[in-house]
Amino acid sequence: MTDRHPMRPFGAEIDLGTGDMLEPERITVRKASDMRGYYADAGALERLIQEGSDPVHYQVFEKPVPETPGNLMYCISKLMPGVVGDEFFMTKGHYHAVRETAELYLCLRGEGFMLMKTESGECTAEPMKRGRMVYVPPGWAHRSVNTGDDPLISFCVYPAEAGHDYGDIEQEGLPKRVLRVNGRPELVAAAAE
Ligand code: S6P
Ligand code: ZN
Repeated sequence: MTDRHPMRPFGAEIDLGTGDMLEPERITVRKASDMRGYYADAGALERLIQEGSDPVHYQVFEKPVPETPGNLMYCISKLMPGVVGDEFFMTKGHYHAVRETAELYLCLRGEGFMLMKTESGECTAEPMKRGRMVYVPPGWAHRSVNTGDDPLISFCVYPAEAGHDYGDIEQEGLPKRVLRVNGRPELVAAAAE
C-alpha cells in the first residue's frame, strides 16, 4: 500500500541570537542592482552600486518544501540596514500569486516596518522589532523596510503554494515610502513618479 503522506517529518535550526538559519538549502540573494526602479532616488542607488561594489541588499534562506497545498513554506528573510538617498533599505515587495494566502512574519532581530497594500490601494504599516509578529492577511502585498542599524531578520511562514507576484509594485511602487527625516523614520506619501 502506498503512503498517502510520503513526506517525512524534519527539523531545522535557527540561531535566535543572530537570526541565522543553520545549513539553509536555498539562498536567494538580492543585490543593490536588483533594486533598480524601486527607490525614489535612482541616482543614489546607482552611486551605491558603483561605490559600494553592488552590495548585498537582502537574502532569503530556505529549506524548501514542495509547493503544494497543505504544505507550509518557511524562511528567514534578512534585510541589510542602510539608506538610498533618504529612503530606508527595503525588499521589492509582492502579492502572493494565490491571493487567498496569508503570511506570518516573526521578527527576530532589528527594527523597521512591514508596509502593506491591497489592490484597491489601501496602504498600512505595522512596526517590526524583535519579538513582534506581523500577520499579513490574504490579498495584501507586503514589503519589509529596515529603519535600524542592524539587519532586519524575520522568520516567515506561508502556504507553500502561494507563489510571488511582483505585479503593480514593480510598476507603480507602494503608496507610501519610509524616509529618514531629521534622522527619524517617517511614512511619507509617495510622490507621483
Ligand atoms: C515570501 C516572503 C519572503 C519574501 C522576502 C523577499 O512570501 O514574503 O520570503 O520573499 O522577504 O521579499 P521579495 O518581495 O523580494 O520577495
Ligand atoms: Zn510573501
